[in-house]
Amino acid sequence: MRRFWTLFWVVVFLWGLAAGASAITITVDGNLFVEEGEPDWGVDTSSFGENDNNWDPGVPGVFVWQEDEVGENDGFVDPGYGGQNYDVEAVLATFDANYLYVAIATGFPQIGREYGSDWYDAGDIAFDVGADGSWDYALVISTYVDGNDNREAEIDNSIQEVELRGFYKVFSWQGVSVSDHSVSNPFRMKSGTQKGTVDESKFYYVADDPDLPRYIIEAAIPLSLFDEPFTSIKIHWTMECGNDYGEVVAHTPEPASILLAGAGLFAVSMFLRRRRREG
Ligand SMILES: [Ca+2]
Ligand SMILES: [Ca+2]
Ligand SMILES: [Ca+2]
Ligand SMILES: [Ca+2]
Repeated sequence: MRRFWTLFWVVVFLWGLAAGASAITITVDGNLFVEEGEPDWGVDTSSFGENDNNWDPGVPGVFVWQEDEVGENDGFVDPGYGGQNYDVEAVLATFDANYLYVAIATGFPQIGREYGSDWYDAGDIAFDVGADGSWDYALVISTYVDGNDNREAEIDNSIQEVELRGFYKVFSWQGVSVSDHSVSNPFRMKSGTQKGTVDESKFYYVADDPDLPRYIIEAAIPLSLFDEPFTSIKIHWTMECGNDYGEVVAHTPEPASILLAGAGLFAVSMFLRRRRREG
């Protein structure tokens, strides 16, 4: 019987390990460093230049998209132009038991950018639950419209003020303003209903480098704000002109945990079978 309990606790331990395996601990503080006594994404940007930096910490369970490059001379950032000012450099995502964590690196500021007689605004972080091609939720990370902090949208069938850090189920989206850049859609929520608000301590959109236009957007979104549980989600961000965009698919750690639990149950059943044979 002692051997059974030993095996039992090994299975429980493996289960616990699997549940937490893919989650590094994130500190939502507007940077991606690992500082003393403070875990984080593990990306130290202090030595980063303007382009070609490695944003991937190489940690299992941290999903990374990166395209930190600006084309020679013409400032091409794909699909549009504009150089570092419009570069979307990286999108990182990971989970723990309660939150979806997202980090975005970009040359584009929260207030937006004035360009000639135009003004381009920062987009919402868009979420496609199931990564099935339908964009379902928006996290509002900028309430600026043409440089003024007075954004409104159709919420629950009436025109209302949009809340910074508001998390919305989206009914319809606004596309990017440059029609050639439709690959960068969606841009911002046009109509929807509010599911909740990300806490002030769980959201940052801050300058990361004194010498560069580079901003870090970091947020922790409670999984309880989503209507339905999910195993995969696509995360997307762009700006009004859609010069550049970033997109990553993240998977919850559950499948690994189920797999390991299954392996554990198999081991227990083999053990019991052997005991029966011996007894
Ligand atoms: Ca951080
Ligand atoms: Ca860059
Ligand atoms: Ca880019
Ligand atoms: Ca979807």
